[in-house]
Amino acid sequence: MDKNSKKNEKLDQLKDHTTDNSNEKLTTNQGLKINNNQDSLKSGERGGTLLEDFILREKITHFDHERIPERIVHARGSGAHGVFKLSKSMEKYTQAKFLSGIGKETPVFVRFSTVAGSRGSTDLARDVRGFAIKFYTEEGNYDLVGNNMPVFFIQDAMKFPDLVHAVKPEPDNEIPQAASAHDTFWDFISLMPESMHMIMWLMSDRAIPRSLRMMEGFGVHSFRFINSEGTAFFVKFHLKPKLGVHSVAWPEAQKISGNDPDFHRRDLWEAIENGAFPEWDLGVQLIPEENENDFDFDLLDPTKIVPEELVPVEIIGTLTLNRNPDNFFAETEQIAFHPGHLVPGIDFTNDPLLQGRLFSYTDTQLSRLGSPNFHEIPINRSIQTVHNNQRDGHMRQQIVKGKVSYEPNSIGGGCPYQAMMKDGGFASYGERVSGAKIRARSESFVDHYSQAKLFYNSQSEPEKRHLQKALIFELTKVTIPEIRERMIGQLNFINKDLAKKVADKLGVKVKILDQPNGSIPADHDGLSLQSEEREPKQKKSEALSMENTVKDLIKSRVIAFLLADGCNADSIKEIQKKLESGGAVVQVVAPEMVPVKADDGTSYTPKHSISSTSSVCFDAVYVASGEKSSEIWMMPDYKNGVVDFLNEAYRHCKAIYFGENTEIIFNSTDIYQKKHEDPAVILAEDKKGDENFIKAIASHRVWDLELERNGIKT
Ligand code: HDD
Repeated sequence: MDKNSKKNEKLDQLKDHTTDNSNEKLTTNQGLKINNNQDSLKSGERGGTLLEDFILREKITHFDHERIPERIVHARGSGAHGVFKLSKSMEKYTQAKFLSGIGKETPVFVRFSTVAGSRGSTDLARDVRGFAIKFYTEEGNYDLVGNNMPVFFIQDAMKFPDLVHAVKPEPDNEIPQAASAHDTFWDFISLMPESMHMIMWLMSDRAIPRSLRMMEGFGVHSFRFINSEGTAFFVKFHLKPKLGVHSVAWPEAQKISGNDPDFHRRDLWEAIENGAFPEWDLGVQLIPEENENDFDFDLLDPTKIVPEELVPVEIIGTLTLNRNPDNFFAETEQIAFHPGHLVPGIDFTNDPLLQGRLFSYTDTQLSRLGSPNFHEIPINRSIQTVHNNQRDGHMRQQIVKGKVSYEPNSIGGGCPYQAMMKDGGFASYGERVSGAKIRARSESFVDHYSQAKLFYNSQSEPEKRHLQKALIFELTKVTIPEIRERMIGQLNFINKDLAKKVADKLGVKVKILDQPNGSIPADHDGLSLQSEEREPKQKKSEALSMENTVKDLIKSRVIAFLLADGCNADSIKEIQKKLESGGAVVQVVAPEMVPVKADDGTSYTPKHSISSTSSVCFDAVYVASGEKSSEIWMMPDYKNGVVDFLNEAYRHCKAIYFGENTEIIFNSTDIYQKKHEDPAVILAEDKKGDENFIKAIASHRVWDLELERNGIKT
């Protein structure tokens, strides 16, 4: 727990519901001490088990009912406790108390997730990541249920079940798990031009983060802030990771999925256990109501961003995760978020996607958690005592005194009574609305390509390359040629070069679609509004490229130290000290899981053996100095392992540092062939080797040299 943090009311509340089994005797659920947990009660040593055995029955019955339905989306997730500390009062814009008063601290629980996969699926799937925050405020729970991408696939909640059915495993054979690379997803997407902006994000490396701690978060929709005078502002929420936004490459993601499917979960857990608390700046883009129509897109359209060049992000506080849950199921699994959990001073807009969400989240908890009393589960409880006349239901826990469960009443003195607004009573924003009841899309929503273009234009060359490759990978898995062709037609509306590059690799001709909705007739009900190709007003936005992110920290980066008997202890100690003082984590990889004896007798306990890990699980590699140790690495049992390890790190643009007398290893790798300048391959003769290694790790990867490192450009 962060020592600088003040009292955390949520953690105090959870203590009352937390059990510690140390030094305790085993009991039944009724508290009866058990004296034999090995054998059931039988009619004689070799006789049948007796129905009377209430201890066996209780144990097995509870076990039989341990599972609950997983979340219909976002089933795979990891969570942590933390605190939000306000650095800038938002009092001018909102009455929300947790956003007013500098230095104010609010306990939070955050859950990150992938969307498509099941609870047990791999962390490194190409997918959107959920980023849901529950603020336990003095005015009740406020939930910000966002993603790591600032836009969404669809504009109206009416299409959500279709989208999810399309991306989930196909219903006949339940294939594929946690992947969008299949027919039904691309069939749907190719017919939904409104998803094109989101598809650019999903095909970018944002969809395969290096760490949950290194991704941005967005509230996606425009929400409203309302101040004490009743003046409203549109607000967009942003979370910017202090460690910067970094990703892995797709071939790595695939390999990590086999090597460590819990890669993100483990990384989050270990960082918090090691005291490297993940942090994000919370920022807001504020737009006065009267400026609503200043943009060439609709603020209510969730497929659009507000470029930061038009409305800068104001940083208002820091979110820090500083404590792992005690129990995954009780906390991370049972937490229930809802975009409709509001506090006074924050309200919705008419974004039709948000409006639909307001129904879905309570509804889904009823089947997932099984009762309308899910708010009483400890992790979901508000730190404010709940007072109302809702009663009973499955698993009710609160004991509410008295005869009265209705309002108005005189028997209970009128209590609990309504709160005036000045006493914190919530009142919805009095937005003026008029219009005929209509089931249609607003024309102001019909521009599906300009921001997709803006995103693509804003990417660096390596980012564009990765995006093209992602599309090629995904569309290669599509088995129906018409879907591929239609998708290429869509890409052609975004960028001709992109469409051509993908088409060439798929052996498809770029077909010009008569109409963006593909094969669906233009006058088909509900699809009559067709987006035309439209250029974005602004050509590029810096914030959209990961190239412009934080690149001067090595905190919590994991460095593989390749050590074998006889390696030089002095140089290891020196670089290890420098790395650890910057917050990096050193992990020893040895030929076997046998302690390594360095030249001065120091013993290093390996965390991995070369055959049990892979360089995709590390940020950088250090090959320790030593002639004898290098010879060991070159023995037939280890040579392939170590050479693959280094070649792969090289291909994935990582920092690699070769110590003295490691030439026989270096000469066996592809790195030996390199003819270009490469700041992230550091050799022993470099006098500033340690410093250059640290600099290269901080800059994450040399993506600019990817073609050279892969022998494509020499
Ligand atoms: Fe959703 C879960 C984020 C649109 C219906 N959603 C869920 C979670 C996140 C999001 C992060 C996981 C929360 C957790 O960790 O427990 N969802 C979003 C974002 C959206 C979005 C950023 C668009 C901007 N969602 C959306 C729509 C609907 C839903 C349009 C339905 C109309 N979402 C759900 C759900 C889930 C859910 C079915 C599944 C589990 C849960 O709610 O608690 O109700």
